[in-house]
Amino acid sequence: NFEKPTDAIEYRQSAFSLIAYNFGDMGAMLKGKKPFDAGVFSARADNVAALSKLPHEGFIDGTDTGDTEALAKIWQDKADFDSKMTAFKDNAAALAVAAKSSDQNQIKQAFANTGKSCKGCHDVYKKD
Ligand code: ASC
Repeated sequence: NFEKPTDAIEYRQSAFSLIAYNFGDMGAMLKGKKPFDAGVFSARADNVAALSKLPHEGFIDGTDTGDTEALAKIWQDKADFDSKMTAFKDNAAALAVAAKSSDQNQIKQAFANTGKSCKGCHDVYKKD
């Protein structure tokens, strides 16, 4: 368990930072901003799938204030938040599987689904 609320906030923010870096690099490859390297892409997808499991644990009660962009709405609609987090993990897992295929359409679709999970949650539960 976290000793202090700030520990939980830092934990989830750290995980999100690592997710954003890995996911962003995958996006750069899919958008042609850098060459597509199937091995690197797949390794990053594996990273995102593993990392996607981490932040949820950091959303403990009492962490809607302080140095956080998390909105109190998370704890008001916790069941919806939880289901969106679960969908994110599922989408990230599916992306890691798709990344091992050589089907660019499947990869792009799985990437889009994961990005929609990111955005879908941010739109409702993150300060802008
Ligand atoms: C990213 C990132 C997000 C998501 C989101 C997807 O690379 O940092 O928060 O993708 O923009 O729509």
